[in-house]
Amino acid sequence: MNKSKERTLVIIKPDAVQRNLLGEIIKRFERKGLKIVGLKMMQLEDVMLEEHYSHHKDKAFFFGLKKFMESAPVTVIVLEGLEAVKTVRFICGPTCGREADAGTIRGDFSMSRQLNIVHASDSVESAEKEIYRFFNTDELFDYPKIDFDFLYSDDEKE
Ligand code: 3AN
Repeated sequence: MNKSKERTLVIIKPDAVQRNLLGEIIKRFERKGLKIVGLKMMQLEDVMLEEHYSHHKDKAFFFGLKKFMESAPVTVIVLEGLEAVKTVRFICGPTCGREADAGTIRGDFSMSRQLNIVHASDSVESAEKEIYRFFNTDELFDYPKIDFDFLYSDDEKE
């Protein structure tokens, strides 16, 4: 696979939707140079969340986490680029908003560990699973983008 085509999943959570931050967050990924290859709004429900947060299902906060994630629609986005998984995690910042650096999405907009504005895949393997959890193949787009030549050096484009 072309290494500039690594993909990752972002969920813009209900707190961000309620706080009118959708445009602000999407803008940050776009201006960085990440390519949007999938984007939609959806209402999350128990089954999907139990799968998505299965690593937290025995934690005390799990019920509250599900309730929060179902409290309003979310926006799911698939972003593409060189080392997209790692780059997007940097832009989001660490899990707890209070501990995140200014300049990151969570550092700039969140005071919470749970209401932390965004989810981003934590590895290439989980990105692959998460993308197909939320998107059908016909909802993902492979298209040339005119800024590509000015985002990467020749060796990075291979
Ligand atoms: P990240 O989303 O940064 O990869 P995870 O996978 O540890 O972090 O946590 C998934 C989600 O679960 C977080 N985004 C947050 O909303 C919630 N969460 C994690 N830890 C806690 C906690 N101690 N209390 C409440 N919610 C939490």
